[in-house]
Amino acid sequence: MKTYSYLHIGEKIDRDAHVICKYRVTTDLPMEKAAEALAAEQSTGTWTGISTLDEDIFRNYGGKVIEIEGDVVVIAFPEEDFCIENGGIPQILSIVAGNLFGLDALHKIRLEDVDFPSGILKKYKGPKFGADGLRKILDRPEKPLVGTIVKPKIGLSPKDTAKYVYEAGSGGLTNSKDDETLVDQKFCPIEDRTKAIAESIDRLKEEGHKMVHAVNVSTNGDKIVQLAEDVQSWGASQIMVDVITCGFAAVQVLAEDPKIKVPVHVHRTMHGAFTKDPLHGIAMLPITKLVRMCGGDALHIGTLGVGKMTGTVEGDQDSLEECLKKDVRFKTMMPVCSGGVYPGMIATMIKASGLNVQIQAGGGVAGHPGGVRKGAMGMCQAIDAAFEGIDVSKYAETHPELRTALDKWGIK
Ligand code: CAP
Ligand code: MG
Repeated sequence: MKTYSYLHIGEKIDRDAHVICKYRVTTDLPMEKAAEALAAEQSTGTWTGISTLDEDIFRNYGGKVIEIEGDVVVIAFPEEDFCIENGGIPQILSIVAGNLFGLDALHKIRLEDVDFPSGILKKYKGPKFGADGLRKILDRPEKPLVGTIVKPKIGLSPKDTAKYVYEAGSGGLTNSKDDETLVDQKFCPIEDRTKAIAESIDRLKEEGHKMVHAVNVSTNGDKIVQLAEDVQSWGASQIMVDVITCGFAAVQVLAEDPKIKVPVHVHRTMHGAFTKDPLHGIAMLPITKLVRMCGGDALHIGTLGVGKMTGTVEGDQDSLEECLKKDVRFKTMMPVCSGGVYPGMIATMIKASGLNVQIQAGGGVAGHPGGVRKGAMGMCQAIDAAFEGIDVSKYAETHPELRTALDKWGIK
């Protein structure tokens, strides 16, 4: 039986005719052998030679190991291996992030990066609004967007949720959002909540303050478009989707729906199951690229190493840069820094992130001794201090809400 080699190290290939994947591999096998097993498993091979694989099939559809450097392996999968109209992101993931994670011979394996050829990228539309569109809606051209997550995550009534949003907006915040676990529970029906929040947003607008609130429409695939259109008709100014639990296709169908005229905020809850281990799973960078292709307008990317969630400055910066990269056919996507954020860490975060970010705090607002409005003011004052390049302690001398927050949580 003929056997085929998946090794094409140093060979010239047309990168724009392949999906190029970068993997970090932990194995006892010689790296070339491990790389071949990976390329075979994800394309035309399996654990033994097969009589049904001929030269043509192998040449046209076989994955190619094109680089091996230390524990990093780069594999090029022919574009013909993929089908976008029927298949889409689910089929893409089955190749670039499928069975390979279960191969016993590969102790650990992590998809670090993926690059798509123009033939695939042109089949995606990207964000409808993007970072610039969000800034336009909020009339916030330069300063970081600053927001909150309504806390507690669950339990508040629609009326109390709307009050929270009004207080947060009165304190100067530009954004608020439902928490990732809140959708349509009995204690807070989504219709009543959306309508009550819309009243708060309208009241703030009358008082001269622009704000959007992301209503969480994460639900089953057969319902998500209708639910999103419903919340929009009830006055929602933004919608939110948990992309990992709902699937990338959920983001895509909402972003591409011409009837949906509000930005899509993308939460990544559950991502830690496969992004946390630096040697096994999928890095946030491929996730960020897929969400931008699918049309997310804003995506959680971490706090660049200062917040409560696991994340490295480098890893989070890679995702942040990918959100804002200009030489991509899609609009830029607003990077969202959230998770254990409080005013005393804003300056450090902005040093690493730059100003084109959306910074969110739940506990950092609702936990302020002065309540939600003063908590919001403390966050805005910290952002203003960083924006104007003034030391946060100095700025707090004339801004009591910030002073209180620094006294409570300190400076990081
Ligand atoms: C933050 C948060 C967000 C996390 C998600 C939470 O609240 O609402 O879901 O930021 O993590 O539930 O923890 P706090 P990530 O501000 O009170 O921490 O942004 O890393 O995806
Ligand atoms: Mg949350």
